[in-house]
Amino acid sequence: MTEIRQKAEFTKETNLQGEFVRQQSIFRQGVTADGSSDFQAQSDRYHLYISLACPWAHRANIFRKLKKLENVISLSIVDPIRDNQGWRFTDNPGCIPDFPNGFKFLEEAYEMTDPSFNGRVTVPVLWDKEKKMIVNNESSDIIRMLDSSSKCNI
Ligand SMILES: N[C@@H](CCC(=O)N[C@@H](CS)C(=O)NCC(=O)O)C(=O)O
Repeated sequence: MTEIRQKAEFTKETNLQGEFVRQQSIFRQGVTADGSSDFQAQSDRYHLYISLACPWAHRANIFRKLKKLENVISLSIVDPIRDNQGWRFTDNPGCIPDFPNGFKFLEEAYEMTDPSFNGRVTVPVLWDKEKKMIVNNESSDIIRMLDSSSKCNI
């Protein structure tokens, strides 16, 4: 029988056994009510970038709705088709362009936050419109922040 060997798509995230080992999310800061982090909780200060094609982004979107934060945290939805240029903003049906920054690609948000970032550009992303930087790109952190939003007065 012919053995089929395929080159892994994400070589930086493939271990010696050929298993996918997901990269760590590197932006892990938090929004706090008392301003103890650099990110004080404030209405209309934060923006959520999601893709409807991503289950991790979906949970952030679900929490934004469940916690009734639609008028408090603005939203962009990238085009669900991600080619080798990465997540992109379009005005195709179901997408919401990047009104805060006018980015064409989500990569620009990562670049603006850390020009040396060389990992995979992923959704969801929580963005600070005031400091113009990513607060957090880890969905489990983001949903915890949204869940505690009433404690944060946002
Ligand atoms: N640990 C991240 C994982 C997020 C993630 O992997 N998102 C995928 C979509 S489901 C992504 O954006 N992938 C972009 C890519 O592979 O280039 C989280 O839970 O927030």
